[in-house]
Amino acid sequence: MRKIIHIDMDAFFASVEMRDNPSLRNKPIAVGGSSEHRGVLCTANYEARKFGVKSAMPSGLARRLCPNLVLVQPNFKKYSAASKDVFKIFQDYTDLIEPLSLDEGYLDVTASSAHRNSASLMAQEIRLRISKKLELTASAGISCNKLLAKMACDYNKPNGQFTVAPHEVEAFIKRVPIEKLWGIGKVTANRLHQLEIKNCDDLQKYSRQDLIHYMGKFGNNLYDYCRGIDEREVESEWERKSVGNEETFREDVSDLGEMKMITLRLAAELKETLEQYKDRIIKNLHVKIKYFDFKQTTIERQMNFSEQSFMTLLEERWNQDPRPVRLLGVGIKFVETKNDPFQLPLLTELAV
Ligand code: TTP
Ligand code: MG
Repeated sequence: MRKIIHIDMDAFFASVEMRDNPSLRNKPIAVGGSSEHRGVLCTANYEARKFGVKSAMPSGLARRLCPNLVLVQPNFKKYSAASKDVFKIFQDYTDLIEPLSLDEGYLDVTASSAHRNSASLMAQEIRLRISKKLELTASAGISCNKLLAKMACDYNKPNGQFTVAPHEVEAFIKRVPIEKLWGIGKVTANRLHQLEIKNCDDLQKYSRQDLIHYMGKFGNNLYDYCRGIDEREVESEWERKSVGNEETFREDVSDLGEMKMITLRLAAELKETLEQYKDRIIKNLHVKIKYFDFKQTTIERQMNFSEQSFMTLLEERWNQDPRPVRLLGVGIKFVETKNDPFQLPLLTELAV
């Protein structure tokens, strides 16, 4: 059984603007709406939403609904930077992170040891760290698959979280209106409404064959989704840039022979870890030395991966500065093969 957290920042662009300009707080604000963005809003804060102002709304209409609305020009660089900070926090819990947009992503924490593997407590801590460090709020949904985690995330939004435990799935999913189910757009929702299908409980009355007959291929997935079943994996777009292995000693080490033996062991362990990355190409090797006074130095070089290579690097660097050492590390960097997701065009730039 998987443990999935879905996190979505609250009123993301608007929250970043309010954080950086306190005079905007407690006012209804919206981001976007200038002619250069075809006069459409990217988002609005929750104050403005009380008036019906929302994403993708033309600014003229928004002003009519909310005459005091403050319009802020978007600053995508800022949102991208904030997004990076948010995803950096996620990385402390798992490598299996699937970004859905700048402000939203799935985390597969099945194998995370934090909080004794309690995904709910991890989500709580992630949200706390986001609010303390970045002064932004996030909401989270926690469950055993992507479908349920994403729906759960909307339950206590903004600034809240909701968990659907495995024994609660059956009762939870029955009450979900079909238009909230993943993959169901307006057109499909209307078609289903015409058949008097309002929620997943209604949908569950149809056989797999019926649903495939009515909906085509998607009917097959729908049969599972309306039962809360979703086998989709969290597809990480993150690519490891490097792998390392290091050790801090109980007592400082000053003997080169001893350090070489330690390096040999660290390198052998690293080699084992690298078994999982057989499809990647190693760019270079490095050795890190931290001295007793916490001064640190790294030597990095393109060379073949072998335990001997690391010992050579160690010897070379330590001979230049032979002082007591408190930490030794070995590591490699990979040749990058994937794009950094943050370098891709912003989804929002495309949407506006
Ligand atoms: P959302 O997560 O959909 O919205 P939100 O974060 O503003 O509000 P909440 O999650 O609390 O409901 O989108 C994230 C950001 O993406 C949003 O702040 C602005 C941008 N965006 C657009 O530019 N155009 C759009 O049509 C949408 C939906 C979002
Ligand atoms: Mg959001």
